[in-house]
Amino acid sequence: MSSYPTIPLSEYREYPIEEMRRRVTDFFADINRRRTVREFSDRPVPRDIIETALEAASTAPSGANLQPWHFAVVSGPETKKKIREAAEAEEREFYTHRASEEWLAALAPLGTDDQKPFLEKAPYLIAVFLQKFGELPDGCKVKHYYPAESTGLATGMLITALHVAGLATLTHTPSPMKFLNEILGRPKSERPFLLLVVGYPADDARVPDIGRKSLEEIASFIDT
Ligand code: IYR
Repeated sequence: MSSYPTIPLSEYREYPIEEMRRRVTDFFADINRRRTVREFSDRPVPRDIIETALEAASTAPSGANLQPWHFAVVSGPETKKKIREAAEAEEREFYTHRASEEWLAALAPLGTDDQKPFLEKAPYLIAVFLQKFGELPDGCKVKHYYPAESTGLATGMLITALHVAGLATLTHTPSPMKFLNEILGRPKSERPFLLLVVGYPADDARVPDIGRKSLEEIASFIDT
């Protein structure tokens, strides 16, 4: 069994406690401004910003470091139109037949429906795919481990990087979204994970007046 050569952990930085406190507090204040946006501007965004955010996302930890993700970045109007049409068809089914009463009731405060104009308006759609298997250059398959956890982590880091850059995102999950494989030419071994809509918010964008759970609600501390 071979193993990787190792290198010193030279990039790690420790901060004095006060600086640590300030850094994490500042980060919380910044990320706490992130809101999911459904109304986008069509103002263009330079592609290199998206590329750097993707490189940040791909630093996420992954099972056995196999990095089981693929990001298909769509900026062309024809492809966006195809995606919108396919997504709206699925969403129509969802809102009229597939969703349970309970699910529709949970969504009601968000005011979502089957119309998805942002899929054509926003400058970028990033389709995130989860790879259950990787493929070696010789065509052999390599099993991936924890692909859903890994892809979720990378997607969270992507959303964070885009927010840090000053962009808004919408995590959109038309269900089912197999149509993305066909439109984007991705292999069957890849499962569409979600569709991230990226751009500037519309000038008059509004968001639901909802909050976040408190620390007491989300965490427990066991000191014994
Ligand atoms: N995919 C649908 C429904 C939807 C589901 C959840 I869970 C949301 O948080 C929001 C919407 C849609 O995008 O409208």
